[in-house]
Amino acid sequence: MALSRRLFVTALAVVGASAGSPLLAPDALAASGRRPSVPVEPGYRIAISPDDTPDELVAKAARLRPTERQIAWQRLEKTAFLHFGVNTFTGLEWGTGDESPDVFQPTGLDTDQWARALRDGGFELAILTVKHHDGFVLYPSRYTDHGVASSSWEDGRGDVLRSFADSMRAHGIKVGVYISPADENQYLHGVYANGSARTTRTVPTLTDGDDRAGKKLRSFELQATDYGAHMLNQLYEVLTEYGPVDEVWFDGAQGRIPPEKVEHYDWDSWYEVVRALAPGASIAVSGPDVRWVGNEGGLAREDEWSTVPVAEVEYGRTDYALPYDAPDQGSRDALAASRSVAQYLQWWPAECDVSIRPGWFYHPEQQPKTVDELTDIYMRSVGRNSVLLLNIPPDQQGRLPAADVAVLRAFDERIGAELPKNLAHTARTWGDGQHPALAVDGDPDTAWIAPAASGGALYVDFGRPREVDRIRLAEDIRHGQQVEQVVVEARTETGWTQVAKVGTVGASRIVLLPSPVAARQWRLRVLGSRLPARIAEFGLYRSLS
Ligand code: FUL
Repeated sequence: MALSRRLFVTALAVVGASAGSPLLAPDALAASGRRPSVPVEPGYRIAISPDDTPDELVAKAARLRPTERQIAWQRLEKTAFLHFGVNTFTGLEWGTGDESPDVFQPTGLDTDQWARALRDGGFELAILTVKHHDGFVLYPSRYTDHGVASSSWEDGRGDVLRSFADSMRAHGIKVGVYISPADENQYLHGVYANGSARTTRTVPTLTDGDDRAGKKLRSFELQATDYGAHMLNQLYEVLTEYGPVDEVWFDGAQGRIPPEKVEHYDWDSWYEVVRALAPGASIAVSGPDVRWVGNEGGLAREDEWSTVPVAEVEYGRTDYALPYDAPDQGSRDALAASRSVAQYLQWWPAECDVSIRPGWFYHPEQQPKTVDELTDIYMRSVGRNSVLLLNIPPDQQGRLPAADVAVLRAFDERIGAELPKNLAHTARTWGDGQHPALAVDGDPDTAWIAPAASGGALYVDFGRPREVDRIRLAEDIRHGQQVEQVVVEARTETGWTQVAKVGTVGASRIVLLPSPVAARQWRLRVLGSRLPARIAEFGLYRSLS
């Protein structure tokens, strides 16, 4: 994501106050001589203060909980991206906004073929570039001439979004939309970055001859610039005419406009319309629900936190308190370092976007990544508490290239072979704390609960030695992200031997052992956690690959 002209926050604010029990033990407070700390209810966002001690910050981070929407999103694990538009035909990655709509000429658009390929590749949600930075829209919009309705393709009657949404749903895949805030075409029309004031706008704004005139419409009165209103009207069309949408993707780029020009995006109004019209949709990545991981290589940090310090910037946009690509977004040190610039701690999980090919759009001379490369990306994204967003660009025919389709299917099979079945599922379990068996029952909503913070051991006995070369751990994130360090040990002839040591776990942590380890008994020990760990999966696997 191009983050040029990102707004960095320089100052702080806000202490939240609500009823509840104190965060710190009274003794600790007395010793510190400070005011009683702010009682904090669990929530998806918690206000912090520059006065918070490092321990108070950690206690607040431990109380962050994902929303239902965020939980549903996280469980998708891997999602698909489809970059398709005028760039597919011009060979550009960023269009100019003045390309002729006639360049858009797919010779055999087949969105069912996309859907089959994605379903066979194991995807449950796909996001289409309904509008990229050039402003060309893939559906017939009432608000622009730069789109399929102005193209000679299908005599202007084509609607890629309709076809995409229908095909995805018919194949059990959820629909997501990428609607670029940057819009070169609207810039050329004097709308984007025209310096207009934020005033109250009625959305939808009916156009001359609008087919919706006289109908009972849900309407909104919102603050927006001229361009902000244009975005609102397009969001309204997309979110009311194409069925349920499960992810709305906004990037943060401003496009290639002169440096003295800037469009201050009306995030608050855009979010309000998305929440009202698509209540199930996660808003990524310039959005409150999902955070861009900070690179376009699909790679998460080894220790990736979903509980991170944030600042709320212009018009309600959630922004990083620390640099977006900081190597550490959520450890104790990171929380302390962010204190002077963060306003809140927030459940803001990472999404790792990457293209299967070098470009986001299709270019005939480029080749897809190999299954090995994608598997490595999977292990370093899904295996590190993140969701993978993999782009597969349709070609000039309007089909996913055969080579990419083959790789997608092989990639899905490969992941199945990497993690074929949890050997611990049928093993005997015991441990301290509560419900050891629930860490191996395969249900992400049940968990072993460690007896105390930074403690607890969970044992597995296979009844005979078995080889393990992959470990998958998961926290029950409905109760937040708590684990800071765990070890996995195997009982060998010389006693308990450490096999793996990791920091964060979160929704999913996958460890690849350099070579298989054979042992009958295995255990997980929690060395560091903010609250007692709740482990939904203690997975021990022998890969088939
Ligand atoms: C970025 C865009 O500038 C790229 O073209 C691409 O769409 C990527 C996913 O997001 O911000």
